[in-house]
Amino acid sequence: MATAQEYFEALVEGNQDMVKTYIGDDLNVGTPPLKILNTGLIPGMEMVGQKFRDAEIYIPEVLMAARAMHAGLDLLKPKLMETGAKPAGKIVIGTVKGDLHDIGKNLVAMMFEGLGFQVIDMGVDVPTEKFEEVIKAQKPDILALSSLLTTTMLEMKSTIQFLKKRGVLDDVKTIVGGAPVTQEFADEIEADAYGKDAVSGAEKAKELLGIT
Ligand code: B1M
Repeated sequence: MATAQEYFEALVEGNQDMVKTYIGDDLNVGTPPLKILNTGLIPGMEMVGQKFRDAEIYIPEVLMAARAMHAGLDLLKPKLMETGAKPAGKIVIGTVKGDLHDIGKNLVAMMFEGLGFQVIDMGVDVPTEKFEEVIKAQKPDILALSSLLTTTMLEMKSTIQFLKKRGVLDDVKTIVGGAPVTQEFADEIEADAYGKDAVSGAEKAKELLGIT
């Protein structure tokens, strides 16, 4: 089986073909898909995250790695489903109403998927009522909100307040992030967690659900 280091090297180069080749070869020799995910792809992506935190690589590399990881996940997902592997949890993510920025949000969503979460991406400019509708229907473990504008940060606050008042978040944890968002702001609006970047956001999601 390809090692986590080999997966990391393919991911950090954004080498989708190499990631797919590793997965294909691993599957061909009978490696269980969950093992490929947990001991290859995910640790490889965590190494990418570590390099990003250490400022050894930057957003373009993380984006390329995330895309390569996505390509790998697309190959692995049907096999995982066949084995009945359970996702780590379900996350509904969206950029709040009035905000059209989605590059960071997409990156966070990809990291969530890379760490084994099922992600329902609601896109951008999502009104509170739409979040309510989808949360009620999908019963996620986590609601993840992104905002890139100082004005739409306030929309985050009203979204969380509204959903809490309606009892929609009784069994749902919240995580917020985006360039203008801070830990202090997350505390102020009573979000359960704050993600500074895609990597720490995904790690916070794991912590929220008690996954080590
Ligand atoms: Co806009 N824009 N933009 N923009 N834009 C910013 C954000 C801005 C800082 C530029 C500036 O003035 N210097 C500024 C905001 C100022 C402010 O409010 N403080 C700004 C503005 C003003 C605007 C418009 C109002 C401009 C106008 O029309 N006059 C307008 C608003 C439109 C709207 O949303 N209603 C606008 C429009 C746009 C484009 C459409 C042109 C485009 C968006 C394209 C797209 O997303 N599809 C755009 C872009 C690209 C930017 C900049 C240049 C880049 C944003 C980006 O993608 N960064 C940005 C300036 C900048 O940041 N340098 C800017 C890369 C991305 C990977 O980072 O999104 O921060 P980021 O995500 C990070 C973290 O924040 C975090 O993880 C990610 C990865 O590490 N993160 C989370 C994000 N969400 C998270 C959620 C989490 C956890 C972590 O948990 C749930």
